[in-house]
Amino acid sequence: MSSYRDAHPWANEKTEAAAAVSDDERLVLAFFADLSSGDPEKLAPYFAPDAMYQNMPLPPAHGAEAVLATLGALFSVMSMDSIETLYLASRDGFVFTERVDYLTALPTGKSFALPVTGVTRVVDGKITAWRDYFDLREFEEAVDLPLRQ
Ligand code: HPN
Repeated sequence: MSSYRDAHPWANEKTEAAAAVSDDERLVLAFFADLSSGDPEKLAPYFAPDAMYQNMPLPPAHGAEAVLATLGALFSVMSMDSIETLYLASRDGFVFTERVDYLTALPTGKSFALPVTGVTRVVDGKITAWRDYFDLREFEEAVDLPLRQ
Protein backbone atom coordinates (compact mmCIF):
# COMPACT_ATOMS: atom_id res chain seq x y z
CA MET A 1 0.00 0.00 0.00
CA SER A 2 1.42 3.41 -0.90
CA SER A 3 1.75 5.87 1.93
CA TYR A 4 -1.31 7.94 2.76
CA ARG A 5 1.01 10.93 3.13
CA ASP A 6 2.38 10.42 -0.39
CA ALA A 7 -1.15 10.47 -1.82
CA HIS A 8 -2.29 13.47 0.25
CA PRO A 9 0.14 16.39 0.03
CA TRP A 10 -1.75 18.31 2.75
CA ALA A 11 -0.72 15.55 5.15
CA ASN A 12 2.91 15.91 4.21
CA GLU A 13 3.68 19.31 5.67
CA LYS A 14 6.82 19.67 7.69
CA THR A 15 5.38 20.39 11.12
CA GLU A 16 5.83 19.61 14.76
CA ALA A 17 2.06 19.39 15.13
CA ALA A 18 2.06 15.62 15.63
CA ALA A 19 4.51 15.77 18.54
CA ALA A 20 3.08 15.36 22.04
CA VAL A 21 3.75 18.31 24.35
CA SER A 22 1.84 17.20 27.46
CA ASP A 23 1.28 14.07 29.56
CA ASP A 24 -2.29 13.82 28.24
CA GLU A 25 -1.08 13.86 24.64
CA ARG A 26 1.71 11.36 25.40
CA LEU A 27 -0.84 9.04 26.99
CA VAL A 28 -3.12 9.19 23.95
CA LEU A 29 -0.25 8.47 21.52
CA ALA A 30 0.89 5.54 23.71
CA PHE A 31 -2.67 4.23 23.76
CA PHE A 32 -2.94 4.44 19.97
CA ALA A 33 0.37 2.58 19.63
CA ASP A 34 -0.87 -0.16 21.98
CA LEU A 35 -4.09 -0.62 19.97
CA SER A 36 -2.06 -2.67 17.49
CA SER A 37 -1.66 -5.31 20.23
CA GLY A 38 -5.27 -6.30 19.58
CA ASP A 39 -5.42 -7.20 23.28
CA PRO A 40 -8.19 -5.60 25.39
CA GLU A 41 -6.43 -6.73 28.60
CA LYS A 42 -3.36 -4.73 27.66
CA LEU A 43 -5.56 -1.69 26.95
CA ALA A 44 -7.61 -1.95 30.17
CA PRO A 45 -5.24 0.17 32.32
CA TYR A 46 -5.75 3.16 30.01
CA PHE A 47 -9.45 3.49 30.85
CA ALA A 48 -11.29 5.04 33.78
CA PRO A 49 -14.10 2.84 35.18
CA ASP A 50 -16.76 5.16 33.72
CA ALA A 51 -15.10 5.51 30.30
CA MET A 52 -17.14 5.76 27.13
CA TYR A 53 -16.11 4.81 23.57
CA GLN A 54 -17.93 5.54 20.36
CA ASN A 55 -17.15 5.07 16.72
CA MET A 56 -19.54 7.85 15.86
CA PRO A 57 -21.45 6.09 13.07
CA LEU A 58 -22.23 3.31 15.57
CA PRO A 59 -23.76 3.16 19.07
CA PRO A 60 -21.62 4.08 22.13
CA ALA A 61 -20.20 1.77 24.80
CA HIS A 62 -20.44 3.06 28.39
CA GLY A 63 -18.21 1.79 31.20
CA ALA A 64 -14.75 0.25 30.93
CA GLU A 65 -16.14 -3.28 30.72
CA ALA A 66 -18.34 -2.39 27.75
CA VAL A 67 -15.52 -0.42 26.11
CA LEU A 68 -13.16 -3.40 26.34
CA ALA A 69 -15.88 -5.76 25.09
CA THR A 70 -16.42 -3.47 22.09
CA LEU A 71 -12.70 -3.41 21.37
CA GLY A 72 -12.57 -7.21 21.70
CA ALA A 73 -15.42 -7.52 19.18
CA LEU A 74 -13.62 -5.17 16.77
CA PHE A 75 -10.35 -7.05 17.15
CA SER A 76 -12.15 -10.29 16.23
CA VAL A 77 -12.90 -8.88 12.77
CA MET A 78 -10.04 -6.45 12.16
CA SER A 79 -6.51 -5.67 13.17
CA MET A 80 -5.49 -2.10 13.87
CA ASP A 81 -2.10 -2.41 12.22
CA SER A 82 -0.89 1.07 13.07
CA ILE A 83 -2.11 4.58 13.69
CA GLU A 84 -0.36 7.56 12.15
CA THR A 85 -1.18 10.81 13.91
CA LEU A 86 -0.84 13.70 11.48
CA TYR A 87 -1.84 16.55 13.78
CA LEU A 88 -2.47 16.71 17.51
CA ALA A 89 -3.71 19.37 19.91
CA SER A 90 -5.27 19.51 23.34
CA ARG A 91 -6.81 21.72 25.98
CA ASP A 92 -8.09 20.89 29.46
CA GLY A 93 -7.72 17.13 28.93
CA PHE A 94 -9.44 17.02 25.52
CA VAL A 95 -6.93 15.60 23.04
CA PHE A 96 -7.84 16.09 19.37
CA THR A 97 -6.14 14.00 16.70
CA GLU A 98 -6.29 13.95 12.92
CA ARG A 99 -5.01 10.52 11.94
CA VAL A 100 -4.73 7.75 9.44
CA ASP A 101 -5.64 4.38 10.96
CA TYR A 102 -4.21 1.44 9.01
CA LEU A 103 -6.61 -1.49 9.39
CA THR A 104 -6.96 -5.00 8.03
CA ALA A 105 -10.30 -6.80 7.87
CA LEU A 106 -9.55 -10.32 9.06
CA PRO A 107 -12.35 -12.11 7.14
CA THR A 108 -11.22 -10.65 3.80
CA GLY A 109 -7.53 -9.90 4.45
CA LYS A 110 -8.09 -6.46 2.90
CA SER A 111 -6.17 -3.54 4.32
CA PHE A 112 -7.30 0.06 4.32
CA ALA A 113 -6.02 3.48 5.32
CA LEU A 114 -8.92 5.13 7.15
CA PRO A 115 -8.86 8.91 7.72
CA VAL A 116 -10.09 9.53 11.26
CA THR A 117 -10.59 12.52 13.53
CA GLY A 118 -10.77 11.65 17.20
CA VAL A 119 -11.52 13.30 20.51
CA THR A 120 -10.04 11.62 23.56
CA ARG A 121 -10.71 12.97 27.04
CA VAL A 122 -8.06 12.29 29.70
CA VAL A 123 -8.69 12.86 33.42
CA ASP A 124 -6.02 12.06 36.03
CA GLY A 125 -4.07 9.90 33.58
CA LYS A 126 -7.04 7.79 32.46
CA ILE A 127 -9.17 7.92 29.32
CA THR A 128 -12.75 8.82 30.22
CA ALA A 129 -14.06 9.28 26.66
CA TRP A 130 -12.95 8.36 23.16
CA ARG A 131 -14.95 9.36 20.10
CA ASP A 132 -13.77 8.67 16.57
CA TYR A 133 -15.31 10.30 13.48
CA PHE A 134 -14.88 8.61 10.09
CA ASP A 135 -16.80 7.44 7.03
CA LEU A 136 -18.11 4.00 7.93
CA ARG A 137 -19.31 3.27 4.40
CA GLU A 138 -15.87 4.02 2.96
CA PHE A 139 -14.40 1.55 5.43
CA GLU A 140 -17.06 -1.15 4.85
CA GLU A 141 -16.69 -0.97 1.08
CA ALA A 142 -12.91 -1.00 1.14
CA VAL A 143 -12.67 -4.14 3.24
CA ASP A 144 -15.91 -5.89 2.18
CA LEU A 145 -16.99 -6.02 5.79
CA PRO A 146 -20.46 -4.65 6.62
CA LEU A 147 -20.59 -3.64 10.30
CA ARG A 148 -24.05 -2.09 10.51
CA GLN A 149 -26.89 -4.39 11.50
N1 HPN B 1 -10.79 4.25 14.83
C1 HPN B 1 -10.82 3.36 13.91
O1 HPN B 1 -9.81 3.09 13.31
C2 HPN B 1 -12.10 2.73 13.65
C3 HPN B 1 -11.92 1.36 13.19
C4 HPN B 1 -13.09 0.88 12.43
C5 HPN B 1 -14.21 0.63 13.31
C6 HPN B 1 -15.35 0.16 12.55
C7 HPN B 1 -16.55 0.14 13.38
